[in-house]
Amino acid sequence: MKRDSSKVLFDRAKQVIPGGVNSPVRAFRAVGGNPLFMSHARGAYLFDEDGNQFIDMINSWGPMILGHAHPVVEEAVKKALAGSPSFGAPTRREVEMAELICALVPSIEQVRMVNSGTEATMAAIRVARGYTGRDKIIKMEGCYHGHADSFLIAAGSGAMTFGVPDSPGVTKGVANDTLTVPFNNLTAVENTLKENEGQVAALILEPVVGNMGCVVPAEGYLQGLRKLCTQYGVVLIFDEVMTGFRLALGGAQELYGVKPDMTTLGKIVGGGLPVGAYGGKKEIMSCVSPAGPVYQAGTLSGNPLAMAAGMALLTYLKDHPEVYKNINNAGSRLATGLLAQAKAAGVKASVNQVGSMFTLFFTDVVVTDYDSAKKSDTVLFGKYFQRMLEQGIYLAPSQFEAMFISNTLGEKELDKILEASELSFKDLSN
Ligand code: KE4
Repeated sequence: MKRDSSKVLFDRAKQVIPGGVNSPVRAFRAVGGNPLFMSHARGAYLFDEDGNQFIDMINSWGPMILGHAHPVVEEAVKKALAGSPSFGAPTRREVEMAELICALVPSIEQVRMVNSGTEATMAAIRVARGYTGRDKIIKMEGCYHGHADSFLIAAGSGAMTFGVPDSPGVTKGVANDTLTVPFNNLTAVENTLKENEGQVAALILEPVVGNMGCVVPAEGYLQGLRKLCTQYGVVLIFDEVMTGFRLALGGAQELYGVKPDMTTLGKIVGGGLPVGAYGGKKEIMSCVSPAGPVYQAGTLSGNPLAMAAGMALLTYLKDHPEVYKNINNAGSRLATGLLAQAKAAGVKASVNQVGSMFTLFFTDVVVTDYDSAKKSDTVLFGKYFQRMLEQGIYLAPSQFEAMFISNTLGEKELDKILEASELSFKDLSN
């Protein structure tokens, strides 16, 4: 039986799903054209419903760090599935997963599993508010922490892509409790803390930003935030949903040697299944119900299937440190190569890279925060995206995302990406 093409599927999808997608950034609105509907994936490759093959540079927005359908994860999930995917009762796997996360992430003494990055960040700020008795939070312009109301103020990722960094539907009351400051600006943070002394419960940020595109913390910035949060009694929350287990086994906090009070996790922690987690100092986490009064719950939190996938992936990463060397080398090779190609073609570009996270910005301005990221030529990015797609390279469909490299990018794939990119830049400059 002939299967519907991506085009037909998208027409059908738009009848029954808002915008035809279950997450906005997938809709290709920022890059033009219709989204491709994927049928399956394996290793470094995606296969769409029309039989086309693509080298995957999204990897489910981060989780597929070992590539698609890795046997270690697949075997673990099959085994767990045989025992029923969920009971809603405590299980051995949850204990083992919590012990593993506490062992790997420097700042985490206790952790609670949830079902998405949004749930993790939403819960983390509630706990910080319950622990401090304060109402306000500080977030950075352009950082994205999921779609909870408190974060849809000057938000990055899809919100930035579609020009709705302050979403309708977020009440003034909620918005008033979210203070925003530019990333990489310690003075702005100190002034905001002074002006709101005794009212700020938490400061939350992506320690290396992925959701404005990749933006790197300036020398001493994270250390400065640590000092200010300690001085003002503010809970410092590193949102490591993207950087966790990607930049290092212990995340950005291991890489930069800065210990937050709480950490949020997602993506890689679930091995491709819906998992999020939040954790931190025992003193703070002991406020969480039923140990303490701050309520947070979830029907499928810590379910056996998701724990099996996450445990298998994290254990593999722990036992194979060479994965980080491989993906970091791939990140450097691509970041340097793409930038050189852009310059050779006379295309204005700059690049930010930390290990396997990088973004090529279509501006010659060095991108250090939201305002400089917004200087990028998103129309030109869209044209580049489409040319790469035509040549079988599937990039994130937004200038304001990082590349997500998997360990299955070998010489062949890297050469193909660079070759396709060189052609794309040449077309852009004609
Ligand atoms: P989820 O609720 O989408 O699992 O996680 C939200 C989240 C929280 N914190 C950070 C740092 C994140 O990057 C995310 C989600 N990332 C986006 C991609 N930049 C998810 C992709 C999408 O929205 O479809």
